Amino acid sequence: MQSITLGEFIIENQQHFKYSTGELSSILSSIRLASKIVHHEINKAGLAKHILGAVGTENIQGEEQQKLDLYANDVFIKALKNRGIICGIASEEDDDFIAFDGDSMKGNYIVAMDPLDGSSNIDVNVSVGTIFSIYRRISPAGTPVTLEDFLQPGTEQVAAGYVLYGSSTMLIYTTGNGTNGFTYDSSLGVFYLSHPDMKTSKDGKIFSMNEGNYNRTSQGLRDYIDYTKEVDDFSNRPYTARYIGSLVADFHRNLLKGGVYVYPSTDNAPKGKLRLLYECNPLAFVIEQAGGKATDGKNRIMELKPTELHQRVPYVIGSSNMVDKVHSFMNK
Ligand code: AHM
Ligand code: MG
Repeated sequence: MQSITLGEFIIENQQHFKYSTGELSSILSSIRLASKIVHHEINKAGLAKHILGAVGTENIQGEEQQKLDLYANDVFIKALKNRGIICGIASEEDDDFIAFDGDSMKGNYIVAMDPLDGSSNIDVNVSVGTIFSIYRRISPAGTPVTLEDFLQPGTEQVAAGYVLYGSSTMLIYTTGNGTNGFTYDSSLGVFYLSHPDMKTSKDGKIFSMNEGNYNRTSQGLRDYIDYTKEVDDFSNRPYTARYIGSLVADFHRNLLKGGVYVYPSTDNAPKGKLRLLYECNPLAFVIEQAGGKATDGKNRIMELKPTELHQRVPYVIGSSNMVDKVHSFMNK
C-alpha cells in the first residue's frame, strides 16, 4: 500500500481551498512541525520530572524546566509566526490575543488554539492534545489584527483540528472537505494518512461526562444520565460510560467508536467549562465534517457569535442521534 504523508496530502488538497494561495498549506505545515516538537517533549515528561528534576527547577544541563503547556504555547506561537502568514494568535495560555507586527501584519489568517489541553493529565501519563482553529481575518491586511478578527462564528473557520498525544500521536483536521487523520511515525518523523475521510456513526453507545457534576446539572440532563443506565436491549442500553477528563482523548474515542460527550452548565459554572473559540468550535468543525453534531444543548455551536476571547459554553458533541437524544431530555 502506498503511504501518503501529511505534507503530500496538504499540497494535494490545496485545490479544494477557497483561497488556493498556498498560505493555508503553509499554516498547516507549521502546525505539523510544532506538533512533532511537542510530541518529543511530552514523551520526555516523566523523565524530565522524575529523573532530570521537577518543573521550575534546573535540569542536568542547567536549563530551567518549563511547564509543558507553556512550552507547547511557545512552540506553536514560534512555528506559526515564522512564516509571516498569521497576523495574530489567541491562546488559552494568554489573557489577550497576540498581534504580530512587521511583515506578519500582512498575514491574512488568525489562529485560535489550546496548545495543550488537559495538561493536568500529563503528571499521570494520560493523553493530552492540541486544538486549533484557523480563520481569515476580517480587518484589512497590513493593519494590526483586532479582537473582531477572533470573534467570528465557527462557521467561518477555514480549517480546524487537533493533535492527540496518545499511545501514538495523531493529527486530525478538516478544511471543510471531510475529516482526515494522520498517525505519526516517530522513527521517521513523518505523519502518514491512516484515517482517510473519517465518519462517525449516527448512533453510538458511549456516554462521556464528568458525572461528579450530576447534582449540579439540570433535571433534564439528570434524567438523560439515568436513561443511559437503564437496561433496554432494543435501544442498546445501558450505554458504556467513558470519561478520561482530557477533551481531545474523549472526543477522539467517541469519533471513532460512536458516542456523545457532554460538558454542561452547572450550578457553579452556568456557562460550563469549555472554551468556545479554541476548544468547542474546532472540534465542532471536525465532527460535522465527519457526519456528527455539536451544540450548546440547544443551538449549533458553530453558529454562536462569540462575544469574548475566552468565552465558555455548555457543550454536547458526538454522534448525531445521540446529540438529538440529549437535547430531547434537556429541552423538554
Ligand atoms: P483545561 O483547558 O484547563 O485543560 O481544561 C479542559 C479540560 C478538558 O480537556 C476536559 O474535558 C475537561 O477539562 C475536564 O474537566 P473536569 O475535570 O471538570 O471533568
Ligand atoms: Mg483547554
